Amino acid sequence: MADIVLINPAFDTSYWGLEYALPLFGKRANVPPASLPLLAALTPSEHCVTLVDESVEKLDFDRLARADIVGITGMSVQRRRMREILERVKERGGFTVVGGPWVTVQEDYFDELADTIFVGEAEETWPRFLLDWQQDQHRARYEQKDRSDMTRVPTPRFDLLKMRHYMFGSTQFSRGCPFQCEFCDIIVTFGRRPRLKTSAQVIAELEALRAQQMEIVFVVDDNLIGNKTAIKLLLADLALWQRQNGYPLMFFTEASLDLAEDKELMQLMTEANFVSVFIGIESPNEESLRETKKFQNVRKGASLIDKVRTVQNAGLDVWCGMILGFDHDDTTIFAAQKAFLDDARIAHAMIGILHAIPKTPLYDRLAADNRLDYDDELAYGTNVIPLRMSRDELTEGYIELMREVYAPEAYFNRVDDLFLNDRFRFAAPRTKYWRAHPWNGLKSQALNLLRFAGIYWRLMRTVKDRSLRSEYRRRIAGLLRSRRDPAVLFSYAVKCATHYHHHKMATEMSSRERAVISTF
Ligand code: B12
Ligand code: SF4
Repeated sequence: MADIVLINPAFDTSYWGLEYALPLFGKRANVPPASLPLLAALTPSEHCVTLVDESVEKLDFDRLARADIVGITGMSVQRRRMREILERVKERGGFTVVGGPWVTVQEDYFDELADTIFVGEAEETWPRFLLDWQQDQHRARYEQKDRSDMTRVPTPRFDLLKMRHYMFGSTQFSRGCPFQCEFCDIIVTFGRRPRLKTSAQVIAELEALRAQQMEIVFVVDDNLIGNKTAIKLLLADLALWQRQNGYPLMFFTEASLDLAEDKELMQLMTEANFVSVFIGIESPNEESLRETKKFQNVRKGASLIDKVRTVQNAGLDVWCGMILGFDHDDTTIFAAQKAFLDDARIAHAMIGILHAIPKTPLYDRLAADNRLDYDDELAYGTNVIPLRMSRDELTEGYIELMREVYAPEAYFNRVDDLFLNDRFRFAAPRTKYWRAHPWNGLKSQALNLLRFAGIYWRLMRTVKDRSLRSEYRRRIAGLLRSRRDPAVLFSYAVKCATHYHHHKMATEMSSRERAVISTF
């Protein structure tokens, strides 16, 4: 039997980390790391597994020194902390293993600090390694020959995490995406053939999340709609489960823009109680989209803006990813991105500078052209040397764009355009259900009102900047004048809190209080 400790290391500040907003929600972290509870479920029962998420609790290095195996996961923004933890465990003579998105693409990053590394998925390799380890025959590197069979993935051990500290629960329906964006490491790691779990598996996971009192769940798929036929069947089962159980969970996820082309799919998503979707739009510059092989965004027919509006009109709030610095971008791209976001009424845009992740086609192309900066410190926020502007112009343009997009006036104009002028409606099937089950509706709406009040109270107490506080008050008063639905109020309060994070990040970057943080 082995005493195993699996760790999710602390993150550097990032767009999605929501570090500055977390106290406003009374939470310590955004989303639980999906890999740890899954690895725990994959561990044979004779072993003892402890999960530690550093975003939620401190690491006890004496405890780690007593473990037989210390396992670490992590993505790019955790790489420095991963290294620090490995160094300290190694000083104490510990045995270390590393897996997850970062080591998968940069296998030599930790050198001998990692006794064993796992490249890519680990549903087969993790149990195999544990067997090898018991027989003292473990290898230095494991990589699965075949991709994991998603229909055999067990329910993650959420009970081993301190779930009350997270804003959202997490679950995964599928892996893989059929598209071929040049910069994407996801298709390198998980492949282009979407693989899905069965409805029974998904519902078992949702029940496990409910048992942990989670109410809002992030479906962490790379692209939920990679296989449209299969996901429709799953969504129909999910919608039925929601109706039978009184809509206990609300979902958000990631999907490609071709969602706008499938009315039935959007409807099924809303029936399953999806309320928002993150879409990789990347650029309003068509030449850049073609350059990066994001062909699904430049299909003939409706414009990008019309597609976004179609998704919004279906009742899904659109969040998006935008990228600056493609080879076809010159300095006009910054104004074009700002105009696009205003027009599309997208409040939350994760804007980043194009970065070449190792093992991707983009990385290989730029390496061959001598256009990569190999310094780990990323002084310009990216390793890519741009073509049609200088590195300074790109970084400065990015920081200025972030500042403009998250200036309170610009941000709330986008939000109000959608929520007030267009009276954006989400969760319509749930509202219909509440009408038929008023007691159920009353309880949920009372809870939404309480949540709204909690966030509002914290905003007024925590936010130091007076003008920001008064902007939040003014905007919320504006909302109350025309929409008093507690679900909308709660959603608007969340927008204020997330604004605080993005705005603070942008302000700190532009005043040089912190280094450039891009999406990587
Ligand atoms: C969900 C998600 C998020 C969520 C939740 C993140 C979280 N805290 O867990 C949110 C939206 C918050 C998020 C944020 C960010 N994310 Co993110 N995210 C994802 C996504 C879509 C899925 C990750 C996931 O949960 N997968 C499901 C689990 C089960 O899979 P897994 O983690 O890969 O684990 C498997 C294997 O890797 C392996 N494994 C993993 N760890 C370990 C450890 C050991 C010891 C072993 C043996 C095996 C093992 O076993 C598992 C089972 O097979 C991935 C894309 C992807 N498909 O990987 C990007 C991804 C991980 N994110 C990425 C980035 C850059 C970010 C941000 C920095 C973006 C930003 N600028 O804000 C932030 C970081 C903020 C933060 N503090 O969380 C990059 C990382 C790039 C890299 N190669 O390192 C990815 C790959 C997407 C991309 N290409 O851009 N993200
Ligand atoms: S649509 Fe998203 S997940 Fe799919 S290849 Fe493009 S960037 Fe990757």
